[in-house]
Amino acid sequence: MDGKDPDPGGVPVSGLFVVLEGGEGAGKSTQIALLSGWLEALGVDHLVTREPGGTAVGEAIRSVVLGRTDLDMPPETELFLILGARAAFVRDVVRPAMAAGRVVLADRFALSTMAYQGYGRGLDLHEVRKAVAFATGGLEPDLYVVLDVPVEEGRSRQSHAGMSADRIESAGDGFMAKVREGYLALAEVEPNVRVLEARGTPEEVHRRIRDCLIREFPNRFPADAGGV
Ligand code: T5A
Repeated sequence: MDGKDPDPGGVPVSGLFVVLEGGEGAGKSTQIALLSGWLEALGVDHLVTREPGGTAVGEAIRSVVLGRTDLDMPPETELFLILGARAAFVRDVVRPAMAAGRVVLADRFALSTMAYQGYGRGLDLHEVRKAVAFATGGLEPDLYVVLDVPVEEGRSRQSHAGMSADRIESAGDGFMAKVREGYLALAEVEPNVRVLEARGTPEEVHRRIRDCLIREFPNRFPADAGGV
């Protein structure tokens, strides 16, 4: 696996698409910043982005789907809003960056939809998968790294930082436990998903992610890149 599969549109893909995933407070944003610094030091051209968001329309959708805690939203509405943002994200952010040979580092992508709207909200997984594929045109990341922390630890990190729960996280700890179980179940069946222990210091977790990338993409990141 090294990001060389042609996409279904027939355009050869030469970039690398890496996604960090996990429940709330798993440390995705922290780790993406550390990874970006590492890639910078290696001189690797890369792009940092997030979902839902990454485009003007995606950020507008994000403000509704996460920000409007006052709205009573059916899970199907939540799903299609997120997928609406994703279609723009794939067309306007991921595909151009991949075509330019860049590394795309994304904070969440389709695995979040399977974990949150599928396992968390209880929507039919097969239907969610089909809808996701329609929105993405079948584009899959080269690698998902799931940062795994117990729900209580993620929640405690967030509250220490004074961060409030968004509309989806407000569903509570039972919901977040289903999301975590979902990630772990998906990792059992999806070939491009790796789960990493996300407890420990940010530097320790960063080292685990670097080692994982070096292992998975030896042509991109030579073994001595870990020491940079
Ligand atoms: N969503 C998204 C769906 O439901 N379906 C979808 O398809 C998609 C794409 C997105 C929301 O949208 C939902 C899921 C989410 O509800 P988000 O912007 O990704 O939200 O926000 P969160 O996941 O809520 O992001 P958080 O900020 O909570 O988590 P992060 O980014 O994982 O964590 P981070 O790095 O901000 O760290 C949180 C705090 O912990 C500290 C940090 O300093 C910070 O204070 N921290 C650590 N503390 C101790 N040890 C460590 N190793 C630490 N690492 C970080």
